[in-house]
Amino acid sequence: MKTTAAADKHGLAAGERPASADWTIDQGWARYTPAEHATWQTLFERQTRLLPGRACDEFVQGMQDLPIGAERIPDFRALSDVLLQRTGWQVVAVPGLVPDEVFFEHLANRRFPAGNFIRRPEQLDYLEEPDVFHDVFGHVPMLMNPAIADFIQAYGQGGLRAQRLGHLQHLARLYWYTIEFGLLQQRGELRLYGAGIASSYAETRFCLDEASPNRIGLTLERVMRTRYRIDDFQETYFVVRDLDALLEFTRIDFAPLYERVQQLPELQPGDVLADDVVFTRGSGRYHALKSAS
Ligand code: HBI
Ligand code: FE
Repeated sequence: MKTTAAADKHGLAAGERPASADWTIDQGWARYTPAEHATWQTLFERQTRLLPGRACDEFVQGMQDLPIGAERIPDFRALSDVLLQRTGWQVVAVPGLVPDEVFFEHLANRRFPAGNFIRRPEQLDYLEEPDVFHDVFGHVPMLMNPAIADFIQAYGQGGLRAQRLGHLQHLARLYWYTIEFGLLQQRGELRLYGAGIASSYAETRFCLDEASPNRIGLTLERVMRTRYRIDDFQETYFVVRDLDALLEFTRIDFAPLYERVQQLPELQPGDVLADDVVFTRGSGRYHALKSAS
């Protein structure tokens, strides 16, 4: 079947070119169908029941202060009005994954590219491309936090530099294990702040409630060495003291670190080292069962 660009659809058809060099498009808010708003509502309500006691205070506060509710997919302009005032960020619409340089350029300028489409009802629990639920529900509340706001901008700036230095995979691991799948300590407990977790019902429970995964103190060198899974729950989650620990990373020159990491063996997702600060040594059961079957 031939796919054509249709004005009533969200996202780009395969192989279709973006209309603008920075890949931004109109969110097309008025074109969301009742069924798409209903998918948002299902995801929103399920996640909102699960997050108290699991998401960090900063996430909960950010969500509360933003025009994000159960009934409708949020309008990016209304989100940007609030974000601009709080941390100088904006949300811009893109059709899905954009090339790395384009992504970094947006972040370096405090624009968060968010997918404008929403997953289909049969994909409620898993999809590969970041959709509006992952990007808005998962990422945008954290952009209300000044430390995260600066950290993600620095990631955009650092991404362009890491590309030039040939070390993008090392920097991308830091983003993955913090912004997407990070845990932090709060009042003697572990809480989530990563968007990949916050936007996933199953992973929210897995990362905090299950005996299977490792939970290990995060250091830059440790995460830069560690491969990650993109197709399943993480085998290891890395824990920071608080969000200001991320802000401290923005003051470090990563170039010498990249050189050091390059000389060290790469680590597998489930590895635990003798000098790790281990919060939980996971049973590894979940992934062991999967690879056995
Ligand atoms: N594009 N829309 C979008 N969202 C992302 O999270 C994203 C992207 N392009 C590249 C990318 N992430 C990552 O591969 C980089 O962080 C390395
Ligand atoms: Fe994401």
